[in-house]
Amino acid sequence: MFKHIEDFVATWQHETAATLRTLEMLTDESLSQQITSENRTLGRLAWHLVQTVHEMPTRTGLSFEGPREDEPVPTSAADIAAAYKRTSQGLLDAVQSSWKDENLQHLSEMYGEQWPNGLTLDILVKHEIHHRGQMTVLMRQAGLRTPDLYGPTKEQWAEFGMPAPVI
Ligand code: NI
Repeated sequence: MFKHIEDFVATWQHETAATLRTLEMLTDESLSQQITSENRTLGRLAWHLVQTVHEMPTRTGLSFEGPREDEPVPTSAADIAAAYKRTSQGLLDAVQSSWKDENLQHLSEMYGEQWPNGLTLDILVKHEIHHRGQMTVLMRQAGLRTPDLYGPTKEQWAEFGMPAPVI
């Protein structure tokens, strides 16, 4: 739960940069990668992140540009990354221009419950981290490199001339 706008801003800037690094490593071909036909494709997961950045916060009354809920998954990885960049910046601008710290305590109707807005923003961040983790598994399966998120990747350790830690 965020209690101060400045804390959300710092976290959002850090996490959205990491998500953008992830999205920018996708290729158009990789968007159809999935574990089984019952599971979401890599492209659908990526697009779900873009849509949720708009869908979840706008339930609180915040207003900014974002994709329609019924907008289909783009076939271009670059288009998904560009839409994410625009939408995540739109949220940041809306929070900074529309809210003060006290707005984070205000309750909004969220999926049949009452959540403080600062909790909604916190859940939005965690939801994004959750799906980003799923995406990096699919990216490996698609033969792509994965981004550094909270530490170096296998390839980065190799570029440092060091073995990747076993634990
Ligand atoms: Ni989700």
